[in-house]
Amino acid sequence: MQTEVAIIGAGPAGTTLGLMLHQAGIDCVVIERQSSDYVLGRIRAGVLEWTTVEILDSLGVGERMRAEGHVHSGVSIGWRGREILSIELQALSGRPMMAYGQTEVQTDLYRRADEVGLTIVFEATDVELHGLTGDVATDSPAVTFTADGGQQRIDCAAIAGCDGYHGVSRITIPDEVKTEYEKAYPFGWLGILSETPPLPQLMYVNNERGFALCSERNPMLSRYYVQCPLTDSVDDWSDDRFWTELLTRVPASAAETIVTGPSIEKSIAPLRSYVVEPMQWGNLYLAGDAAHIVPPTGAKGLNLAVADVRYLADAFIARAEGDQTKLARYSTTALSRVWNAVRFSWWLTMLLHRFPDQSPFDQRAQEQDLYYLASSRAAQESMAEQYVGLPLYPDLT
Ligand code: FAS
Ligand code: PHB
Repeated sequence: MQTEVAIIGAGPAGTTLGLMLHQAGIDCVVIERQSSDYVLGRIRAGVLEWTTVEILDSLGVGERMRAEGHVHSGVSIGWRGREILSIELQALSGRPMMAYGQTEVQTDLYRRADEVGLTIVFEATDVELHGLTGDVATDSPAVTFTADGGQQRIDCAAIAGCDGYHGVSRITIPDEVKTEYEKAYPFGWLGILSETPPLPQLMYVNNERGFALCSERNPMLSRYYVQCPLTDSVDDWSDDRFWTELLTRVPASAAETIVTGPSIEKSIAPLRSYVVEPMQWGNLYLAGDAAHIVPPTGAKGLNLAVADVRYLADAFIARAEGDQTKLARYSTTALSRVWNAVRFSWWLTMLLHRFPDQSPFDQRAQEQDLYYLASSRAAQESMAEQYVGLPLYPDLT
């Protein structure tokens, strides 16, 4: 088989890239290790930047999101035990955000892929990348894999590595070419789903017992998180223990309105920041979690994946029109937005969590950071514009 771009991974990054290239008439094939049901079974992100909303709209994927998603003009921060700080995203930045789960986004992406005839090969095993030398002029990229009981090979002009942190693409780039930046956080997020009505607005909580987050998936499906030690397991947390802890951490005025109920999903996710540079090597281009990981605090993971592939698709489109410069600069362009989101997610994580080794100085500085955010419109504008997503192509004139 021959194609222009072989895309490894059919998560949000790979599927969105496939739809963008298909829309632009650029031949591509998506190769996914798991079944579509397995991918759709993952419980992950919950918040879409407005930039992501507009990109999904442009791909014909926005109808159900617009009908079932919840547009929020602000988020809240619970702090100092009982106080609630409202960050008016729309008023401060001019744009809102959309609460719409990644599972729903992925469902809509797969439905659109079927509608337009995008080729996604599911349950492809033993995926290997070939013909990559790091030189776009001499590369002869190819992907081999086993699917439908037989070995298959796709020769292509470029490979997009959208296969997540544990994929095969990033590790194909030689260690001497890569610079990796990493920070592990000394706690995890215990998350549950419950078939209960959510709070009217997302609420992040800084509490002396630890971080908490009140989010949603739809009017009768809530998503809640509490910070927990990395040594904890889901078995350590009965529903009763979870709800008692959450209602203790959330300001009382909000806790009174939280509707509890049995959990239908419970999991613990570790928090980590990671970036690899560069995000390209010859005709291999990395996008999404294959290139970077952010703590979910800033709700950036999914949104960064979509922004990466917008840049990459624009670069492939430019190359098809004879302009190689965007593709040559893809990594530089993407990393600028990546590092802003990585820094923002790190900042919000440091602001809202309790660190086991936190010194009295650290604690006092964190309290002052919260007080400054509460008392400064400029600080709130800065948080708001980063939370809803900076422009893809900032006007620097
Ligand atoms: P993905 O990991 O989603 O997709 C990669 C795809 O590649 C997968 O389908 C995988 O099966 C496939 N693949 C891997 N290796 C392969 C191979 N060798 N061959 C073929 N295919 C291969 N983000 C938020 O914004 N908010 C959150 O609350 C949040 N919670 C998260 C919780 C968890 C447990 C995790 C792991 C992530 C969470 N994220 C969250 C981040 C998450 O949403 C990612 O940012 C998002 O899925 C990134 O999308 P992709 O880059 O497409 O990577
Ligand atoms: C979620 O709903 O899962 C969610 C929302 C906001 C975040 C992280 C996760 O910052």
